[in-house]
Amino acid sequence: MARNSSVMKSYQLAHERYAELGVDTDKALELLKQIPISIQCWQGDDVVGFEKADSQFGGGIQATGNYPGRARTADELRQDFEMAKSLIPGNHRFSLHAIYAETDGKRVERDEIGPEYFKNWVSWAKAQNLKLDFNPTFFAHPKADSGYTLAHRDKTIRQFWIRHGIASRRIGAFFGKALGSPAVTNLWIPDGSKDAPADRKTPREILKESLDEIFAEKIDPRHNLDAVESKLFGIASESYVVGSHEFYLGYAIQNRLLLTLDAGHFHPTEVISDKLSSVLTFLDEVLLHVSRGVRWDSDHIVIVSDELQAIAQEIVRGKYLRRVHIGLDFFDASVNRVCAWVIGTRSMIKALLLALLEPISLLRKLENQGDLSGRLALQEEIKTLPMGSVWDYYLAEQDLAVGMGWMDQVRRYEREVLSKRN
Ligand code: RNT
Ligand code: ZN
Repeated sequence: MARNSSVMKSYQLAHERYAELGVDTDKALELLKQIPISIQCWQGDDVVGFEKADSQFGGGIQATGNYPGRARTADELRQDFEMAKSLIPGNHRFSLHAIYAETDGKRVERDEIGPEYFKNWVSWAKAQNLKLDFNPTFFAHPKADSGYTLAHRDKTIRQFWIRHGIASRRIGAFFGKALGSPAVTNLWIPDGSKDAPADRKTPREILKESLDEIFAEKIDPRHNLDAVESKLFGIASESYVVGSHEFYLGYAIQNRLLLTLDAGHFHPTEVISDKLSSVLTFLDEVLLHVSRGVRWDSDHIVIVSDELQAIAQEIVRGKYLRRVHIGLDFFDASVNRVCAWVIGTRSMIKALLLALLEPISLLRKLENQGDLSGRLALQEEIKTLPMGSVWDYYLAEQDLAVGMGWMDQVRRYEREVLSKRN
């Protein structure tokens, strides 16, 4: 980077401005560089996977839109993600789902998948300096069509899904061992009912038993960490979801697992930023599914919203960077998917930068003195500080284009690669 470019000059001015408030911008960027974001593979292909299953989607989740260029194969997905990755500052992780197994055209049932079907992903991850996370897929499958999987009243169906859960944890451990960083294997099931059930209790008791079987095998936490994800409702599970927040919070505390907090899985005015300091009083670690619900759990691309900033603030203020695994969960098929990855991930990184640049000791001092007017005044003052100059410098430092230049690269990629897919 040209040392005396305007980017450098703006950065120096910003550095001084922040220093007046007791904030060291160099230190903030040093920290920022070390925060990995787990980027979801499923934004690249609208959560379809490579199974060519008889039953697509389902489970109450659905990508909407038909923007051309969806990745149809593992090679296309990898190529598209490499493009996105080249436009995102920092070193990150990639989160796979079981439906992204590469079986060479062979039909392999979900309860029979193993590390052998994820070998290509691991060699690619090594070459790309990426770590991997994993998710069993309990949807888009004929055995999930009833709306129940691990909480199914039919034991044979339940057992099929239990075997899938066990197999998935072993794949997670394979990733962790091969790449030298524990994979977070996140379990989410769609189980629930459209209309008011007569029995809310039995499915929850069954789910607990199924989970006990899945998590019975001890796996080295240096290779795999287990997370469980709750939900309030989904399409076709509006009245009842077996794996509710209270259910998994209890289960995670009792079994020392990670709890997954998805930003779209609560009542519309309920926010996960406020939950972090509560659940981390009792849990060692959590996984976040940073998402953006618009009126419902719509999984819009993450932007620098008030709630995203609040999430990042809580992570930084609470010194939770090692205890909070930041994962993304959005899937939008109405725009260029490489663009979606870049915008969503950059937004998360920007929110973290804003949080790292917060004059938190000053804010706390005012709060402790009972000076609430001063606290509010400073909170508003912060909003016009030159964060953009620090962000530009961060990009330039990593040889990334400053400003909208990255879009030119995405557009070229669309012209040369994506538009040629039918
Ligand atoms: C669904 C959950 C779940 C999925 C992904 C694809 O509501 O949020 O995390 O979005 O596993
Ligand atoms: Zn999620």
